[in-house]
Amino acid sequence: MNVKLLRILFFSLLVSTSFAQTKAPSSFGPVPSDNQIVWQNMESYAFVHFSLNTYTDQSWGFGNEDVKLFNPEKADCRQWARICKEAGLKGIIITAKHHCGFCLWPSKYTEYSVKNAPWKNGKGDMVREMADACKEYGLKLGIYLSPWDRNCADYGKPEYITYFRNQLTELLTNYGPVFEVWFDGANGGNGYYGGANETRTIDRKTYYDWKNTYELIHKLQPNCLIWNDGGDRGDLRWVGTEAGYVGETNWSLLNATGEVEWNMLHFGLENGNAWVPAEVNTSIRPEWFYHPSEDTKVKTVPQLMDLYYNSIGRNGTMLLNFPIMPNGLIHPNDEKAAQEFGKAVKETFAVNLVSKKKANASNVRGNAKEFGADKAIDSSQDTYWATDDAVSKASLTIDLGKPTLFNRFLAQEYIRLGQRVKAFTVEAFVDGKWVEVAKGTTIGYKRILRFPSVKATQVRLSITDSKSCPLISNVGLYNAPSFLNAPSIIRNQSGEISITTDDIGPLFYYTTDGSAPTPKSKKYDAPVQTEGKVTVKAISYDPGTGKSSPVRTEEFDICRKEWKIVGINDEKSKAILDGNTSTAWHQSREKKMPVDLVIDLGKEHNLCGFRYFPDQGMWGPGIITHYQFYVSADNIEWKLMSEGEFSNIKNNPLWQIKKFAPVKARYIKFTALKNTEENNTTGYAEVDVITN
Ligand code: FUL
Repeated sequence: MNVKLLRILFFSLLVSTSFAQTKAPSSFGPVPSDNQIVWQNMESYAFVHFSLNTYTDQSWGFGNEDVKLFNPEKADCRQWARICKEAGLKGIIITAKHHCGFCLWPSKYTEYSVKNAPWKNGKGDMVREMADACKEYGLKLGIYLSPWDRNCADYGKPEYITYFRNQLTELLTNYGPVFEVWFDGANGGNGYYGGANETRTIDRKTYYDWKNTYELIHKLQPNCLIWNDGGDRGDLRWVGTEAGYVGETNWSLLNATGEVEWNMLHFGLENGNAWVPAEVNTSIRPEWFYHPSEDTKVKTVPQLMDLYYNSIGRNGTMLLNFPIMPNGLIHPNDEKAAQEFGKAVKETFAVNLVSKKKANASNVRGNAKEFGADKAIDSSQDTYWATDDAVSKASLTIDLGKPTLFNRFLAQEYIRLGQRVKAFTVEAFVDGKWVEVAKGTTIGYKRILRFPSVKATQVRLSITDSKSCPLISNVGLYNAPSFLNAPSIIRNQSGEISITTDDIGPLFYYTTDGSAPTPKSKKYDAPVQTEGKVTVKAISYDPGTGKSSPVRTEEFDICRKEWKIVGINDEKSKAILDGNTSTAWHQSREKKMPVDLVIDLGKEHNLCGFRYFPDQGMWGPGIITHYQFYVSADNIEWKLMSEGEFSNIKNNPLWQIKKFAPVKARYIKFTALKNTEENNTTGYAEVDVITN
């Protein structure tokens, strides 16, 4: 045997033994489909909410709103797409039909659509314009089609399912590829229903026959993902809140069948038998549709960054909504916030401090190169550091070469083979010692941890528990710029304004004349007494960096100093008037609905509306959904000024604002008719009036 042959033999033996040792790990538990992988990689995308309610200042239309209201004279889907692109979002889901039933496209199957609106003389098609704009800006298109239709005469009958599928077929056939369909589960029961004006209850589990609808979707758009919180399990899950966060522990798993409790939505199910990842949906303003009263309530960059960390940074995707104004555009305040947010994300993650550094691991699968520690810092999602099968605890150390400042840690699992990690820690090597800087539970597609800046020469990720051998595809280390949060402004019952923040150490500056505060405005040192209506604008300011926070604006109506809650002998009831939205009071559970809350305003005022803020607590908050509001001059004779529903208050428990024709009165009576839990608990965080 010649030397050459010997060499070849030896080499092939080596390759085959190392090959045997380095068999790729098998998948563990449920794994994502290719469509789910593509979707998860999008990370963030937008919603746009636009319908007839945009013109009636409502959150949910009743279904009888006049189509003639729809005339967005400046409508420009390209503006929406440009803003989303600038915010770094990868797609847009448009409310083709919201609960009121009005269609933004000229559906063949109803008259309640753009084809009968004055916009473009009935020749407009907003879904088409959205699809074209998405294409132009390289964004994907998604469709929100509300299953609940308060306009359709057939809603509640079997015929409606055909109608729904016909509409879905139009939308999934005529507008190119659709990446996601969104089927909201909301159903308040009552509606216009072609003039019937009645309550129609359906069995959410059986009425829509989702199985066949899903088949239709798969046939028409094989790459489209299904979001559905109302019926059969879709491809994605809601996270149980519209406030913009998913659980810190977040498994991309659920059971394919059976009831889904709130906990499962929020945290996933560690041992679930289906891959159903989380989508975090929230609005850039408190509500989903445009309301002029929210122009100063647009989320600020620090709030949007929190949203980013609490969604994408917790193994979810981020679905950020933009309400469209009646003129058909996104408001400049929302535009500015979105652009600044896009810039902030880019800046934060511009430099990964571990790239091109050296990584070592306590265990490498078969000691093989292809599963080495460096695969976790090569910025490729297709390669990963893996350990031997029997290992569930392992660490990865990265030598940063020199003292390096950082405050964010990012990790990604190779989810194609399942989600595995149950617990991990992050340590920094500072002054010759390892110090723990952060720890977490699940990782999944992506996990980002925030902690105070630390300067270290090495960083260590230790997987302390894993369902199967951990597979880490990426690790990142960043030094994120800091942002000051806008401060909170509260006015208590006696009219004192307090300005506070959770940030440590900033100064506050404020104005009460409507002008924008700067570090040259009045400095806030102690609570400030105010009387009557007042608009307070405030900033936090860090004299060390010279940086200011975004502006917080609060508009206060008449002072509540002279108000008294009538007939209630419970000191705690003052929580309703203390200006603090995190304190609440509940009426006695003995009281059966309807339950009244009577307030003496101390003297006559010219009223034109009222506001209600529900208890934000998790347990038995007694959130009122149906109400009546009365006024009186003498607490004897009452006049009904407003009645109806607080739409979507269960999922989005915000300030509820109801306006009515101006009336002079000294007493108000807020009557609760029904709550979200259909029991007799009635809770209030705040009740206020709107004066003329
Ligand atoms: C909710 C709906 O009822 C809201 O109006 C909004 O569309 C939101 C995205 O989903 O549950």
